[in-house]
Parts: sequence; C-alpha cells; structure tokens
Amino acid sequence: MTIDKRKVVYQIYPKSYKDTTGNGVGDLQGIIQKLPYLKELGIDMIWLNPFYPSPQRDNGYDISDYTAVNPAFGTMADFEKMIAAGKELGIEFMLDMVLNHCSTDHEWFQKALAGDSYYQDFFILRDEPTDWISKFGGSAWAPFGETGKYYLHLFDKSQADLNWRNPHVREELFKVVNFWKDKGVKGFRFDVINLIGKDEVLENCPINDGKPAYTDRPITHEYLKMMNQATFGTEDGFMTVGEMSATTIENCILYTAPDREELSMAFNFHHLKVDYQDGQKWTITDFDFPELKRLFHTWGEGMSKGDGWNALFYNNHDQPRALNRFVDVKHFRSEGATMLAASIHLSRGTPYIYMGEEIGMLDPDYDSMADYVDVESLNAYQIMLEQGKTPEQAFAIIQAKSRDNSRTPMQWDASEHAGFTTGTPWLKAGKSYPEINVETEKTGPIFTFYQELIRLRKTLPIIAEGDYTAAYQDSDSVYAFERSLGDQKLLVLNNFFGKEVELEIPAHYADGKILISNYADTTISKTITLKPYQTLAVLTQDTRTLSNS
Ligand code: TEU
Repeated sequence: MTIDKRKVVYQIYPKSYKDTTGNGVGDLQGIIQKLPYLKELGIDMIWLNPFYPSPQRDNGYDISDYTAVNPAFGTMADFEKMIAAGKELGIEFMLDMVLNHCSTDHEWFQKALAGDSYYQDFFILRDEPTDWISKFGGSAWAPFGETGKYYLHLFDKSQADLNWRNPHVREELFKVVNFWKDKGVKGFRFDVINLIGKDEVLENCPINDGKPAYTDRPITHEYLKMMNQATFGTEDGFMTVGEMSATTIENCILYTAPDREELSMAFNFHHLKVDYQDGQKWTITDFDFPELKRLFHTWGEGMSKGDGWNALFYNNHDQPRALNRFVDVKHFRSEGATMLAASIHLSRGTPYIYMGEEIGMLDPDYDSMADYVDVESLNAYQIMLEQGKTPEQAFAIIQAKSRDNSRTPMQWDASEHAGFTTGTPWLKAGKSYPEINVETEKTGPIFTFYQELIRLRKTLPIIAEGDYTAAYQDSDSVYAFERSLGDQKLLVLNNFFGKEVELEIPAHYADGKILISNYADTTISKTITLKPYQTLAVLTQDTRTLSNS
C-alpha cells in the first residue's frame, strides 16, 4: 500500500464552511461551490468531518446512522455530486470514520437497550463501573437503562464505546467503510482509532483514568490489519490516517510502516500540549518552545528511521488556532502564519491545512460564555467553577482553549456573518472577519505562500520523500531541520519569536539556493540574520553533514 507523498490534505468542518440554504449550517452544496477556490490553493484531498445523521451532542462524532447524510447538510445525491465535481478538478475526498463509538440514538444501542442480547454484545457493559474518567469530564460509565448494568463511554455519555472484540461489530463497521469507499472516496480519517482495543478485564486505575487498558493495546494492531484487508488495503494510493490519542512513536511506526498494512499515517498530539500547564488542558501558560522542538525532532527522526509516516498539522477542529497559541499575532500575523506553514509543509510527512489557516484566521474572541456551544467547553466550564475558579477565570480559559475557537464560520468576505450564511449561523463568526477573509487575503502573503509550499512539494522529491534530521538543536529561538535525498540537502530554519536572531550557516550551504522565505531580499552568507518569525529554506547539492553550530 503506497501513498503519493506529494499530496496535501485540506480539512473542512462542513458545519462551518459554506451554507447555501440559509439554515445557518454549512452544507455539501456549499463545499461544491468552493471547490474552485480549493483548486486554486492547490490541495489534493479534502478531509470532511462527520456529516452523517446525528443528534449533534458532539457535533457529528455521535453518529446515529453511518451510511446516510444528515439532511441539515444535504442529500446522498449532493454527496455524489460533490465526489464527481471534485474528480473533475483533481480533488479527492477523505471521510471521517468514527468507529470507536456510536450515538446512543443508533439503532444498535436502542435495540440493546430494548433487551436484544445480540446488540447488547455490541457495547461494553459491566455490572460495576470502574473509576475511569471520561475524556469530556465525569465518569466514563453511565447506567444502561433500568438493567442495573453500566455501559462504557470514553467521551460523552451519548457516545457509547463499541465492542471490537465482537466479530459482528467489526463486520458491521467494515461494511460501513466499504459503503463509502464504493461511493468513490479515496481516503479515511479514523477517529481515536488507537482506543478501539480494550482489555478484556477492566479494572480501577486511579492514576490515569483507565488509559492503559484501552490505549495502543496490541490487539488494536490486529484490528487495523483486519480492517485494512477487509476494506481499503488493495486500493493503491488510498490514504488513511489514524487519530491517535496519547500515543507513542513505537506504536505509530507500527500503525504506519507500509509493510505492516495497517494505516498510511498517524496524527499525534504531543506537540499541541506544549502550552498545557502540568499536562492539563484547562490552564493558561506560554508555550514551551524547547519542548516543542524536542517533540518535533524526536518524532521527525524517530518516524524517519522507523519508516513510519506522520500526518503534519497545527490546526484542526479540536484545537484553538495555532496562530493565537504560538505567534504574536498583533504584530506578526502574516510572518507567523507563513513560518508555521513552512515548518510543517517542508517537513517529512503529509501536511494538513485546516480551513481558514490559509488566510490566517484567528480565534473568534467571543465576549461571553453564551457564545460557546461545544459540549467539552460547557462541561469544562462547570467543572472549573466547581473547583473554585471565578467565572472570569474560567471564561478566560475557555476563550483560550475551547474547541469552538476553530469551528467558527469560514470567513469568506466582509459581509454579515463573514459571507458564510444568509441565516443565523449555528456558531457566531469570529470578530476578525471584516479584515481577515478570503476576499482580502487571496492575493495576500499568507494564501500565496501556501500555494507556493504546495507547489514545491509537488515539484521537489526531497520535500516529499527526503529523510529528516534535527538541526540547531541548541538554539533557543530557531526550530530547524535538514532533509536529505541522495546527494541533495535542504535546510529549513524557522524563527519562532518576534526578535531577530543570528546564525552561522554551515559552509556548504553558503553558496546554496534559497528555496523559499517569507521575507524578500534575504541573501545567503556565512552569517545570517533571521528576522522576526522568518522562515528560510536553503537547498544545496552538497553531501557534507550539517554541524551543530
Ligand atoms: O477527538 C479525540 C480526542 O481525544 C479529543 O478529545 C481531543 O483530544 C480533544 O478534543 C482536545 O481537547 C476526536 C474528534 O476529533 C473530536 O472532535 C471528538 O469529539 C472525539 O474524537 C470523540 O469522537
């Protein structure tokens, strides 16, 4: 199973992309309408977050019917049109498969509740709950109707974990995967797929909420092999990405090394926890740059050596905007946005762009708790109040950390609601839309820089295929790496701060060629001064290794 490493994926949160009906919710027709825009950007594949029927307790990650389209987003005919319209433009689709859990509204759960023992074995039922905590707060177990039993839900209580030990469950889920594959999709993103294998005996686990009993279990690799064989494994070029919660490099190599025949690549989240205080999300603190570097370097080198493949990203629908986290956006929004982009698009792995990133969108800067809708944020706010935080303190944390930060409507133009809808949007548009929108940004420095990065990956094999080695490990402001392919080397320097920094360039790069930079008029010499948030990539044919200067 090989993938095309020149491809770049663009993530669309359908609910927030473009509404063509005026119901305040984005839809598939809206995506069709915007395909030419994405063609212009140059991306190859679109990952769509769930658009299936769902009570929307967790915005579609609580699926009640795996093989249909939620009427709020359109029809199956719209879906087919979208695939066909993409094909004409050379844009493929990757669908989100939420196979760890289903909605408690799903007929499997409803039949189980009604007493059908065949379907009861689809879920994880126990007489006694363990002390595990759900990832959205509170116990991970809820009473199973009036039976006196409890069912496991690692996420919201409306998301019941499926029992992958049961072969009938696997069979049903593989049918789902094949249903969409047969409709012409060319990729899948598997939600929290490293959590599907649960230990048979579930025990109390006071230190880490039960995680060792269900994270990266060896049996998960077996399940992925089975799924690969039963579904997409024979389709050359098919792209699959697993979302891995609290995972390890060792496991991600196993999940993604081509000879393992599990998945094509993996998302991990370690680099997005560098602004968590003591590992806790609901805190506010500056990001830890040395730790960010260390993680990029260990994962970059580890996956490179082990023949694993990373999915590269800073943004998605669960994360506040990276620009707000890592960049002084007041002074350096464009420089910061382009530097962050280069730091992953020139790295080893498949880059993912989250909608709006290509125009430098920011967190919405809402004024009140009433603007937030995400179940995780609402739970966290209550828990913080119970723990003694003042409403002001709790609100400030939600403002910085809420998943709604990235879910705000795509900013198309300066008209009301950012040109997203003519109705009332399900989530308010961010305050920045009058200035930051596609209309104003499309010819600007950020969008055009993304276009160039995407083009470079397609034209230079060293970007798509080259190895990854850490560089300038001791620098306290520059994250740098070197790519190599055959005799060729590429040095990528990224200044993560708003002040200039001087570097000695190894002699063999001194007569190298500047591949790309986010500042004009940079020249290469022995000593080089990187401007605030400057990114600079230098290409050479020379084979001497880079000294750690
Ligand atoms: O997210 C998995 C996950 O672990 C998230 O809880 C993530 O760590 C968290 O949102 C960061 O605060 C996936 C989906 O991406 C997410 O949208 C779903 O809510 C979740 O699975 C359950 O399906």
